[in-house]
Amino acid sequence: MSARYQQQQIESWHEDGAVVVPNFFTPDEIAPIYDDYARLYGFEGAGNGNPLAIDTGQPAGAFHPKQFKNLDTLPYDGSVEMNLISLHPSLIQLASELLGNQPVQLYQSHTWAKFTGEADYDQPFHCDYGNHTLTVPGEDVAQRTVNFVIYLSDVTDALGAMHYVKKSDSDAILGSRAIAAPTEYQVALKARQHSAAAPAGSIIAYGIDTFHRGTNMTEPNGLRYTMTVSFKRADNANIGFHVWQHALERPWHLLLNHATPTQLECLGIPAPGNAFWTDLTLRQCQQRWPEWNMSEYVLALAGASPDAANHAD
Ligand SMILES: O=C(O)CCC(=O)C(=O)O
Ligand SMILES: [Fe+2]
Repeated sequence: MSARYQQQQIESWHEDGAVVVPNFFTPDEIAPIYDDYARLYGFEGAGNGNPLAIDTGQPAGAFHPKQFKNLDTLPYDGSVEMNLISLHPSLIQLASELLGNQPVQLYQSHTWAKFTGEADYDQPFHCDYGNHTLTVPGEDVAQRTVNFVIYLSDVTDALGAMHYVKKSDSDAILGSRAIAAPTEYQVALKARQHSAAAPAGSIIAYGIDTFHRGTNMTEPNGLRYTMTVSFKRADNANIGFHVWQHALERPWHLLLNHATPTQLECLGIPAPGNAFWTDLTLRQCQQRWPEWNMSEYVLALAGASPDAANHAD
């Protein structure tokens, strides 16, 4: 257990399907990443800074393509800090604890910058499994996901805080194990919604079977900088979103040259000591990424411990 979260919050996630962990990251950890967002996305966006509300005739918002602008995928054209925050050791540890203390993999990491007036961000209640699996959420929690939203700026209700409904409430309204919320139930869900508003540095953790929705931004000239970061158990091929290997042109060195083997394992890179690592694969991989410090992999193959290496000379 990391000091960044409490046992009570683990229990809330299991019981309610979502939990806000205030100030999970420190202001110092967030500051360089906020600067990256400001450089990449600016402060104003495409709107005129005044709230935009679209009358859909629906009781609770709709999905619009404009809600999904200003998204980018790991690895980012930013600082090392920006690239490593999705793989922060305490985030990995929390995801692993929530999924039964098993090894986990990062299967989603994207930025999202929202600006007042650029879209009407109000959405209906939904679960996210639709584009995270070709099946449905597993019955066993370990087969589902942990989905984090990291707040790089303050997220208030006027700045589009996500809203969610606790499991006991969605079960009561929709029936247990419901995974879709028909229009006629949206008002009842809204009546039980909770806001995930929290200061910069906070996170919300939820799951692919949790009913939630984006809400509109109403603060004039407001901005909301967040990162969406999702984990699954490492042995769960039923879940996916990005294919890391596909993005070869992106700045992978920002991760490879700075991440620990445990962090890299969350991207599917075999751990030191894994049978994948042979003299040949180590040599070729080092040639491919000359700045990657592969000493732990080399030592594991040689049967030595990192301690032995530190004292070798
Ligand atoms: O950004 C948010 O607050 C939630 C958005 C959301 O739930 C979605 O687009 O699936
Ligand atoms: Fe969602």
